[in-house]
Amino acid sequence: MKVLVIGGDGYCGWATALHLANRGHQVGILDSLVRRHWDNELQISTLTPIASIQQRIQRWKDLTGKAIDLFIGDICNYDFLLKSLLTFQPDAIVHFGEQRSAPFSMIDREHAVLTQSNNVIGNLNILYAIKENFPDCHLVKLGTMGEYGTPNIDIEEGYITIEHNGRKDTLPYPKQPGSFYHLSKVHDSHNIHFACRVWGLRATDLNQGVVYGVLTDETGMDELLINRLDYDGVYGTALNRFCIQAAVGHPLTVYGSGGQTRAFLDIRDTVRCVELAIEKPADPGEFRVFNQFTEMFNVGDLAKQVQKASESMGLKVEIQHIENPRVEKEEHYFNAKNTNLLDLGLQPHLLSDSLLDSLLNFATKYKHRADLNEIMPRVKWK
Ligand code: NAD
Ligand code: USQ
Repeated sequence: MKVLVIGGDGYCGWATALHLANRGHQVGILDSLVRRHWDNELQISTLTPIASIQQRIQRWKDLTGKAIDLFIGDICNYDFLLKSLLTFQPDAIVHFGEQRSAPFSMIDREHAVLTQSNNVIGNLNILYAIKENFPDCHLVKLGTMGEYGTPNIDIEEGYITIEHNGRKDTLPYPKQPGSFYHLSKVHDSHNIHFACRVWGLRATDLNQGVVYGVLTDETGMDELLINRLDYDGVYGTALNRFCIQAAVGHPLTVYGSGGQTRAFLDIRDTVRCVELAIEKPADPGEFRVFNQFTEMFNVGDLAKQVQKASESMGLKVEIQHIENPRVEKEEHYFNAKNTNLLDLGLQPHLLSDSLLDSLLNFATKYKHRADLNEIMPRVKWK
């Protein structure tokens, strides 16, 4: 299958592009490289040293003989997007190409507007390009579990059946996201759902949980293929941050009481889930939603797990509860369904097996690159 990975220079996109290429798909990467620009602007850097996208792709070709097409540009530029799609002729588009940090979107008005315009307009351009030129192309879009928020009932996969005043319907599950970034994903989901209903497009929304780890079969093949690993207060996510904090001897930064429960998955499962979704496409007119995660943890328990695993490596780790910079519930019910991907054959990696090989070993190897000033969170929700 010809698969275009939009955002293929990023954390999830790079690993996925290589995985799909390894599995025999013909892969193209489209990326504006804006994430590298935002890193420069914020003066932050990935813990792992990442090569340029051109070097990465060349190394992959040298090692495997498999070529990956490269399109550098912004999907908010419709002419560029269309030209790239007409050149590549995709059967499936995997769309990772968005501004994905909640704290970044909460810095100020400018960053909220940047996040929502980049994400919503880019996604809308893709929908129009598919409708006009590739109506059979399957869109696999990265959404987020954070679209649902933390309701006091079980979270279903995209839809919920409701009985109201004696009538019954299956409707989109209510959304209560926790940042302007998470809201942008809700807006995307609505736009995609509309395009499926009205134009008959086929799409899968992958409501992904927090991703952890840095190692996949492909990115582990060579130092030049190494993936990014963010640990700073804007782009670093909970578990990745905790492991790097453990490696550099910084207390683990649990926000507030630490009772916030989230859904998590290993990056090795991210790449497999995308593969499963493209290999069994949604039907024309279908807006399919999969909750893409494997386990649920609260952040306080995660910190304890990292502390225990670190001790087995001889690291002494402290846990610090710091004032929560976000406005979010710290003690709440959270129980989400995730059977759709398991039914398609996903065999999850478990955190208890991944902490050392996919995280703590890397964190220790590259700890000399960490800037300790970037660890504490600086962005507040109000
Ligand atoms: P990332 O920042 O590492 O990668 C995103 C990539 O998209 C970057 O290379 C960036 O340059 C590119 N990009 C952004 N806007 C673009 C545009 N307008 N045109 C072209 N390219 C553009 O992010 P990531 O962690 O790989 O996340 C990828 C996707 O997965 C995002 O949509 C994110 O919302 C979703 N997701 C991520 C996580 C996670 O824990 N990392 C969890 C759930 C969902
Ligand atoms: N948290 C801490 N300490 C930290 C960092 C985070 O306690 O040092 C807490 C946060 O307060 C929050 C939880 O951990 O309650 C998750 O925060 P996060 O930064 O790991 O994740 P989040 O902001 O939700 O965003 C990340 C990705 C985003 C993706 C989302 C999936 O950046 O792209 O959409 O995870 S989900 O959380 O399921 O919506």
